[in-house]
Amino acid sequence: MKGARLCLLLGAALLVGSVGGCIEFGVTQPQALFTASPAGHVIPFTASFDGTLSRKAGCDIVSYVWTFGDGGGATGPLVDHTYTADGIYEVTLTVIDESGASDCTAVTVDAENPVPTATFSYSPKSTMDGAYIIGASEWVTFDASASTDDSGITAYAWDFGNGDKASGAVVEYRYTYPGSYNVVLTVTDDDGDASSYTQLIEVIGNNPCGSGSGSSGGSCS
Ligand SMILES: [Ca+2]
Ligand SMILES: [Ca+2]
Repeated sequence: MKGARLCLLLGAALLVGSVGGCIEFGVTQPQALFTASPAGHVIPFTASFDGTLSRKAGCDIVSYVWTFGDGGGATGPLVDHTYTADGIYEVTLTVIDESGASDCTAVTVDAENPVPTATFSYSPKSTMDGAYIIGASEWVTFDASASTDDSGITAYAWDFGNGDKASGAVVEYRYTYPGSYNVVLTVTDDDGDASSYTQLIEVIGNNPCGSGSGSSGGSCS
């Protein structure tokens, strides 16, 4: 993996410049170890990394060098890093002891994509008995442009609750028959995650001419 390769290269480069000084019997290299908390979360989030678990071997560890996989880096045994873009990141820790000996290890952090937030409004609409209504056969604009996402909505899908469907951020639609309809908007983001938002729409008015309905039957002029 890319992160592991980076880890090895960084460790090798640091070893080249090593200096002696900590000579103990049976000394081996230090061992880099760390925890990530949390190791996965929806962005944005701050992860804490604890490198104090790293083992020293004869010499004290004098340097902790971190790369966070997104271009960021830090030094020190305890560090925090905030991820603002979703992705899988390889976090590396390189520890160096007084003798210049080093070790490196990597952990994967999953910065998860937030699902989009779907919402829409529609107009024109009137108020009757405290509820919004629209008229049968009236053209209505359904507008989903207030929907949001961290990195972009790529699709808007409409279901008007009567079998009719449409796509696009802003659509014009008119109902033929009065009734109550659940309008479902589903938005999909550029990472392929989707979410939906539903509004109950009350459509009043007459059935269309020739529909053979009852008391509110259509008027044919
Ligand atoms: Ca998203
Ligand atoms: Ca995203």
